[in-house]
Amino acid sequence: MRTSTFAILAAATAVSAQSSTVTPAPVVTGNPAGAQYVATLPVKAGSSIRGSVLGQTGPNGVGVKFSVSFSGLPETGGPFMYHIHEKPVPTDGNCTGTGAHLDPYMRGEVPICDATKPQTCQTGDLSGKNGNITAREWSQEYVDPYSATRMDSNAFFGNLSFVLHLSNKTRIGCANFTMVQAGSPSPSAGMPVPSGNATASVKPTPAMPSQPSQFTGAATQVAAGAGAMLLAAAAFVL
Ligand SMILES: *[C@@H]1O[C@H](CO)[C@@H](O)[C@H](O)[C@H]1NC(C)=O
Ligand SMILES: *[C@@H]1O[C@H](CO)[C@@H](O)[C@H](O)[C@H]1NC(C)=O
Ligand SMILES: *[C@@H]1O[C@H](CO)[C@@H](O)[C@H](O)[C@H]1NC(C)=O
Ligand SMILES: *[C@@H]1O[C@H](CO)[C@@H](O)[C@H](O)[C@H]1NC(C)=O
Ligand SMILES: *[C@@H]1O[C@H](CO)[C@@H](O)[C@H](O)[C@H]1NC(C)=O
Ligand SMILES: *[C@@H]1O[C@H](CO)[C@@H](O)[C@H](O)[C@H]1NC(C)=O
Ligand SMILES: [Cu+2]
Repeated sequence: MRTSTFAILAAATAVSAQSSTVTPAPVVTGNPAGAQYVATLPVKAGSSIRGSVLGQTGPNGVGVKFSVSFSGLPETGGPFMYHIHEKPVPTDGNCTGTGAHLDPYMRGEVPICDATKPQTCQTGDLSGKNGNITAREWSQEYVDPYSATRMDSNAFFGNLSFVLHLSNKTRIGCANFTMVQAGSPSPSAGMPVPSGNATASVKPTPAMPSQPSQFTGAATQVAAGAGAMLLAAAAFVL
């Protein structure tokens, strides 16, 4: 009785605290058609861990379609998490140097991301919004509407990095994103639209290249919307 009352109060407090302090992330539109960035984990001697995160402009320029692929993950220490971090990887490869998560709306780490309200999560918290990695081989594709390939957005990730973590947050891999294709700005991206000047350049939209083979043919994992239950569960351990 006492526990359940506490839990309800704690859950209510957590919900109201979040709703009063979190600025919801806006959906990013006007991303350049065909823009693509990829980050591939370095191959390290003695490690079987491989992986990459490809991000490309989402359908109609809305958000970013991520194609995530990992293999050779450790037998223990999962589930694994991965995030876009706020800084690139230092030249020496030390993942600590990537800093915290990409969090342009300054939401902070707590409370934990509720996947049923992804607009309230840290923009870079891809596994929080789309599911942890729960197998040693993992491929997944999804569109994150709050991420940007347009460089004038504070949700732009193309010059940042991603970090792969054990369940206890230990950083077991990280990689810089690098540009595959810049893409072509869409008229809605705030660029001046040339008119009445035949010499002004209007680049045609390049065809999307086919995806690298490592991103194809794998079963797509569907993120479960268990966030609300987790929030309730978390209340018991506060
Ligand atoms: C995290 O887990 C790994 C493997 O399970 C372990 O080796 C490491 O010491 C742990 N780190 C912390 C900070 O608990
Ligand atoms: C990541 O990118 C930054 C910025 O371009 C660069 O200084 C750094 O050397 C890169 N890190 C690695 C490990 O290549
Ligand atoms: C990585 O960088 C952190 C601080 O950024 C430092 O404390 C740590 O010792 C470095 N690790 C290695 C292996 O150099
Ligand atoms: C990444 O690029 C954006 C847009 O050009 C810029 O505002 C930001 O400072 C850059 N971040 C890093 C870490 O270089
Ligand atoms: C993902 O794993 C972390 C670390 O174990 C955990 O705190 C979190 O609740 C998990 N998220 C989901 C949606 O299962
Ligand atoms: C047309 O656009 C080009 C390139 O922006 C510019 O150099 C030129 O002066 C413009 N001509 C006219 C008539 O506006
Ligand atoms: Cu992280």
